[in-house]
Amino acid sequence: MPPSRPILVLNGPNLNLLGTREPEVYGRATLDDIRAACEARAKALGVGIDFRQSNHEGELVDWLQQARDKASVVVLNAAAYTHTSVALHDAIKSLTIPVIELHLSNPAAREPFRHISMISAVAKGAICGFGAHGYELAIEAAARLARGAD
Ligand code: CA2
Repeated sequence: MPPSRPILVLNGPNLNLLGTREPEVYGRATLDDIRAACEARAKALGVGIDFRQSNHEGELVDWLQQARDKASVVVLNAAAYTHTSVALHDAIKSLTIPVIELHLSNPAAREPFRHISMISAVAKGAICGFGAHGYELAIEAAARLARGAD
């Protein structure tokens, strides 16, 4: 039986600009392209999806808090807040549902300030460096978690 709660996919600051700048780092897909690919993958897997983006740390915190009784799993690309946000760390720590950390690029292979993640220690796991395809990989992992397979 498919899980009744959707997978919540949260995207942090500036990811609304995907496909318009820095294609050598982040690829040419727009966030709408990625949303469509995630929705198609989720549909094929029989799970619901709720895909959102915000440039505001507090809004991301609100959505994480609401995920407690609204989502089965959270997929989170916190973008630059990955490296700075104690608020996101604390919000994730208070959840009992799993959170998958996601990045288009591989932050460990980039500037030193990207080597610190406030998310990793409170995430179930991380998917990094596979570009837009990483979102589909994260949906697959989330669907397995939602079914209690992992
Ligand atoms: O690789 C990722 O997914 C990141 O989370 C992306 C963040 C970056 O700060 C993280 O270190 C790694 C940046 C997202 C900004 O995306 C843009 C896309 C196009 C143009 C400008 C920014």
